[in-house]
Amino acid sequence: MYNSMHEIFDLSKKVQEAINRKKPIVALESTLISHGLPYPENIKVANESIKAVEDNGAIAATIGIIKGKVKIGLSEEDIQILAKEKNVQKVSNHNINLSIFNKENAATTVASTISIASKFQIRFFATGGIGGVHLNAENTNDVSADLYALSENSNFVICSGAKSILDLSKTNELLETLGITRIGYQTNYMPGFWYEETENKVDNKFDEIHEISSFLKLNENIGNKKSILIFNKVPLEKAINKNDVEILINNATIKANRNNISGKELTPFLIKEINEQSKNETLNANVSLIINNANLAGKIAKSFYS
Ligand code: PSU
Ligand code: MN
Repeated sequence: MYNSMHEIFDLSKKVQEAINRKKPIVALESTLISHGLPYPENIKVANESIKAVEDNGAIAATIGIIKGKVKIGLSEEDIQILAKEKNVQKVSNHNINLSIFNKENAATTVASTISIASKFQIRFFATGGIGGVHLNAENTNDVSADLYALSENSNFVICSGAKSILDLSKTNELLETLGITRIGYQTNYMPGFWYEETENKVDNKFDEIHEISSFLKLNENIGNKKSILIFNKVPLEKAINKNDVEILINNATIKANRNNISGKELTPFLIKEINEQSKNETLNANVSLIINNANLAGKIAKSFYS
């Protein structure tokens, strides 16, 4: 018979050993490598995120699909493939099965990455910004599967909120509706990804790593089956002014509409367009916040397991 679990999933030695020894592991996604960042910044971010996690005493497990194999712990060579090849699919939970079936190279989003990580009891996950409710969703119904995956899996997700290109108030409301707790690390407000903060209040602010890890343990003990979001602001020196970001988003959205860009193409299109228009100011913010989140995730994971 085709496709036993063993044929489909491929854990790196390092990740397998970390699972066996109950060491702290932080999962990382690959869509930001293939579709969120340009080459060569994408390679730099992928490698530095792994380093940031591991410098803090945890093991990094970057997840992606190489020729139909779901790899948990991508090698340097795999990362090169996902960063450089032109035909890498973007897979969420609705189409990951097809990339496996068709033996494609594919990058996993937040939704598919945490769903895979959960199968192997990997709880921690770090990214830049999660997906959410798109602007104009009242007409398009474009709401990222990330939000539903967060409510179907119990992961601890370190991020800088949801991407600035989204309707962040609606995203925040839906997170609440879906039962996802929003924690601020040294902030009272949900971050705005490229900019420091939105007007949306978090459920609780924590200033110390050990407070966050004991709160996460409590969630484990009470059997909370939903994910917890831990928000970390973009580093101040790379943060962009909120008004400037809004102008960039407006222009990029008009261009996306004019070009009939929708569905899974929309997020990568807007990010690329805004990076160009901002002369890479948004790209620099994006790079810096992702590595910063991996660093915090490594610290919290390490504290959680010690
Ligand atoms: N964070 C980034 N850049 C990205 C993404 C996250 O800094 O490109 C990706 C994530 O993989 C997220 C996806 O799951 O964008 C959301 O896509 P969509 O809106 O199509 O669900
Ligand atoms: Mn979408």
